[in-house]
Order: sequence, then C-alpha cells, then structure tokens
Amino acid sequence: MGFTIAEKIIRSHLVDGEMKTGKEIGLRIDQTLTQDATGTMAYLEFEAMGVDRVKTERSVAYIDHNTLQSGFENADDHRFIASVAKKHGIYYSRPGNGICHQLHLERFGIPGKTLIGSDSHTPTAGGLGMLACGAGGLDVAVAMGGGAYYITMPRMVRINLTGKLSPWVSAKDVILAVLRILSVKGGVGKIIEYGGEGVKSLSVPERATITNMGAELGATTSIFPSDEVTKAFLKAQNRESDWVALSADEDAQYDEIIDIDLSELVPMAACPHSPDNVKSVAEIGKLKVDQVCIGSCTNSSYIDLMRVAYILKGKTVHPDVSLAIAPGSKQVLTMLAQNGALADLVAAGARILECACGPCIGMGQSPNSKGVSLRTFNRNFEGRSGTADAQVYLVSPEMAAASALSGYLTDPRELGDMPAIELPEQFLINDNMIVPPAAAGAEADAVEILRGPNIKPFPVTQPLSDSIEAPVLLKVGDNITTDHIMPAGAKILPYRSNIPHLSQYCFAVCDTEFPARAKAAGKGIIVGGSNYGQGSSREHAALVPLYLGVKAVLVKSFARIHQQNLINAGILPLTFVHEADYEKLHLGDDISLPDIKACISSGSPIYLENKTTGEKIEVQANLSGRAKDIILCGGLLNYTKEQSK
Ligand code: MIC
Ligand code: SF4
Repeated sequence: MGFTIAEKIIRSHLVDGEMKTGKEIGLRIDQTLTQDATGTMAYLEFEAMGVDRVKTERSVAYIDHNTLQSGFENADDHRFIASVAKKHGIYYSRPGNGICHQLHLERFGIPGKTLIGSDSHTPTAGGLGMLACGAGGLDVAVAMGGGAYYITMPRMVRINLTGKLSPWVSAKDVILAVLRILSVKGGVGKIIEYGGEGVKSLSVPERATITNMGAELGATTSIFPSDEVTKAFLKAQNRESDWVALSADEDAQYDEIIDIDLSELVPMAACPHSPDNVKSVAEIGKLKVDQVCIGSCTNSSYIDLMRVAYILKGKTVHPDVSLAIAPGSKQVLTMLAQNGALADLVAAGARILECACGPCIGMGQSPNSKGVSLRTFNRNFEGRSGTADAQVYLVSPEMAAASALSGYLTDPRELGDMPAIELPEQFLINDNMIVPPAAAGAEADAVEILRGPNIKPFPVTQPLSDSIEAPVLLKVGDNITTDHIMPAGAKILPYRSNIPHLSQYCFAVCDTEFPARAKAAGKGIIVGGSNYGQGSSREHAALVPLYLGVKAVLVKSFARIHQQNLINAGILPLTFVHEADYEKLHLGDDISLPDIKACISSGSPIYLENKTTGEKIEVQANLSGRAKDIILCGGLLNYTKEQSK
C-alpha cells in the first residue's frame, strides 16, 4: 500500500509511536518559528528549560504582531526576543521585515521537512510541501530544545482539484469553498492534502493561501505536493537547492476524498462572524462597505498585491470607504515600489501600513461602529477587529479592491478582462533584516538578555490534586474561539508577557464579570460546547485561566491546539460522554470530581457530581499515556524537567 504526502514526511520523522490513525505519535522537528505575541512566553519557557542552544536545523523568531508601540511594552519584548535569539542560535527577523508565514515561505520553508510554529497559521508552509503545524509556545520551546512534537496521528483527507480557476476567481475562493463543505470543525483530527490535475495551475503563494486557512477548518495541517511549480518558486527565491519532489503514491489510501472542480467556483465571501459562513456575492445581495483591508498572512503576496494595484490603477477609492493595505513582506513591498505598483496604490488613496499583521489582530484600523469591513484575512470572529459590533467579511484581494472602488460588495468579474499577472522569475532577495545568531561559545555567552519590566513570571502549575471541588465559573456555547477566551487587539496584546494584567480581560467578550468571579472563588471549572478553543495557538488562553484558578474545562469537544495548551498548562481537559448532559450544569453549580487523580492514573470511568442538583454525570479525559503523565505532574514544563532528571 502506498503513502500519502503527509505519511511520507511523518514516516521519515517518526521518533515515537506507530503511524496508526488515532494513536499518539512523536515527530522530530526540523524547523521552528515564533512570532512576538506568543514568542515572549515561548522564549521564557525555553529559558526555563535550561537548554543553551537550539537543536533544530533552523529556528526563526519573527516580529510581526505587536508592532504598534504606544508604550514601552512591545519594544521591550522585541529587544528581549532579539537578545534571546542571538544567544541561543535563533535567526531574528526584525520588525518591518514582514509577516512570519509569508517570510517563512519566501526564505526558509523546505519541502519534505517538519515545521512547528507558535502560531496557528504555521500550515501556510504546507503550500511548499512542508509538514507544518501550529502549536503552543511550550511545545515550540520543547522542539527547540530537541524534544519531539506529539500529535494524534490524523485521518487523511484528499481534496482532488480538477479544472482551472476562471478569471477573477481566486485561491481564497478555493479555501472558502472547502470551508463551506467542511465547516470550522470539519478538519479536526485530519490532514488535508491537495492533489489532482488542478494543482498545477496554482502558484506557491496561491497554494499557501489555501493551506493557511486550513487552520480555520481546525485541521492538524494542510499540504500540497512539491512539484515543478514549487521548484520554480524556490528558484525565483534563489533557493533551488532546497527543492525536492514530493507527491502521494498512486495507491495512497485516504479516509475521505472531496472533489472540487476549480472551473465551477465563483467569487465568495465568509460572512460575520465565522469563516465557514460562506456565501456568493449574489446570495449576500447589496452590501454597503465602510472599510476594506488587504493583507495578512493569507493574502499579502506579490501576486495578490499586483492584482490589487492593477484594479486600483488610475482610479480613486470610494469616498465612503477607507482602504488599508499591509504588504506581507519587505520583499513584496520593495518589489511593488520598484515596479511602480506602490505608486498606483497610493495614488488611488490606499492607506499603506507597515509589513505586519496589523488590522488582522486588531493592531489598529478598527472599523467604525457597526462598520462593514471587507478583509482579505482568515478570521472574522466577533470583536476581533477591535470594534465589538463591526461586521467583518472575508474576501479575496480582487473582490476587496473592486469593492473599495464601488463602495459596495462587488463581484470582481464585473471588472472586465483579467490581466495575466505572472510570478516573477526572480524575486528581489535582500535578507538584511534577518539577523543571524551569535556563534556558539564565547560570542553567544557574551550576549546579555534584555528584559523589560513588563515581563512577569508565568503562573506556577500544580500537580493534579486527589479530588477537585469547585464551582462552575462560566458556561459557554459552541465554537468558542481563543479570541473569546483571551482577546487580542492593540490595547491588550502588549501584555502577552504579563499574565496577571491579561487576566482582567479573560472571557470579557462573553461575560465581563468572569475575571472577578474567578478571583473571588479562587478555583473553578469552565463548561463549554463543541469545538471549544478554535482559532489561535495562543497558550495565554490556557495560562490566564490557570492563573485565575481554573482546574478543569468540561466541553462537548475541543479544538486541537487549545486542548494541548490546556494539558501543557496542567488544566484537566474533560469531555461529556453524553453530550445532552451539558444541560445538567449551570453557572454557579458546585461540582465535585472525587478521586480524580486515581481515575486519571488508572483510566477508570470518571463521574462528576453536581452537588447543587444532586445529579451524577459521566465524563472522560481521553488522554494518551504521555498526556496523562503531563497532567499528573502539573504541565509540560514540570514533565520535561522530570524526564531530563
Ligand atoms: C491569530 O491570528 O489569532 C494570531 C494572533 O496570529 C494567533 C497567535 C496569537 O494569539 O498570538 C494564532 O493564530 O495562533
Ligand atoms: Fe498575523 Fe493575522 Fe496571520 Fe495571525 S492570522 S499570523 S494575526 S496576519
């Protein structure tokens, strides 16, 4: 029996376990990446592990999220990360160089290698044929220290692409079509592999748009083959020697096959407030637009922005619309500047932002009250833009530009003939904003770590107690995102290394009383619905509840990275055996999990007692052997220390 692309990479990196669906496997990690909003914590954790120098083939620390410096905090964090990187063997991408995923694709990603990153959109590198997963900061720290990365062996999904995209239909429309089919939880526990004749017609940046938003499916990762198109992209980046061919065997077995005819797709938009709420322009109808934002790790490549420049050339942005554009990298921006496209964007009235995440994570450009904002980004969760009642639609760069001119949501096919915009044969290469680490030995030893006053110690985790007696501190519904649990945005993000400060905002989107209630109770459990914790990889969504005394989270189902982050933080993740029992728990109920430690150790059934109503509910932990040990000793850091004794 043949292998899928993902299975081939997993086989060659397997250091623990068996490649059997549903079983826990440990993978050797070749490359890691961090960004600044999760990186500060990841490097504090790396320091706590006491490893001198990273053991990966390549580790890169990017600064792209917290770039608005309205106080000392972000600048201090950048300096801290720069100094840690220099000392411990990590390449450092300076602020202004661009968005981590765009840059990693351009300069570092290698087909057939493994990558984990402390950012949920790390699978962007799957567009190059890399097995790339988003992970919590602590998992990345462990991988930098040479430890394996553990996942549950996923099911394999093949998306068979046939035909070719019609003019003005974009890679964004491909992934929106997949989201419409599978939904935001349809990818949980799966690797999404693209194949078929249609693949050849998609460039690497287009493939990367598709793998990037595989994160919105909840998938473990998404991957494309590495073929002649990949080779041409790497050659144009002066990296032809990094290329290897990679494809699925003819007789590879998939658990699920989905066929998509590219020529049948039409321009679409994901409507508020979920990336899977996908409709065509005709289905949405006439929609007046207040703001358009173009950029993010999904759609800020050279090709994307050249198409936008073509559409805007010689025109003026509609008077009622604010158009902001953040190019994905310095390479993209410099090339646009040199060929005149930047002048076309500026002349049309675009507000050019620095090469960074920017509005995607609420770092500026929040829309007006009840504002309709069209964004080429990947997430439109409620409140994420920084304006609580904004209506965010996710669209392709072509639709964004067409709508910025008309003032209404506009099908780009109305624009007439589409020009052929080809990938350049040679990108402009200048790695002057990537700082190499100090040489191991005296040079590295001499590097001083620069720590600002905003960096506070992270919460101490505790081994699992014999029993848990605690109130229900919060009850929430389905599809709770990490943006609900630990919101981001310009005001809060500067405190990513200050858990006590962050705790004031925990769950503020759902219930502003939550932090005070949790503090008063001193301990508690959270009850939730299905796909709890979807979205970001931020471990703060576990560390802050830990700080607030949360002992266990009981839900119908979890999103993968968040569940791992809870385990890493020593918070017990539980699921209902019978989902209907969700109704039997209410805010404030007193809960008992008697002999929980013994139950977890022995794997025996767990019965939760609702002392307020007298009802008993069966729940389960679903922990692998290793995860069980991590929970018992109170989190991954404790576990790693134990293991290295
Ligand atoms: C996001 O898109 O939500 C982020 C901000 O990039 C996060 C990481 C973070 O919270 O810092 C992610 O996707 O993991
Ligand atoms: Fe940055 Fe947005 Fe991409 Fe997250 S999704 S890495 S915030 S651009």
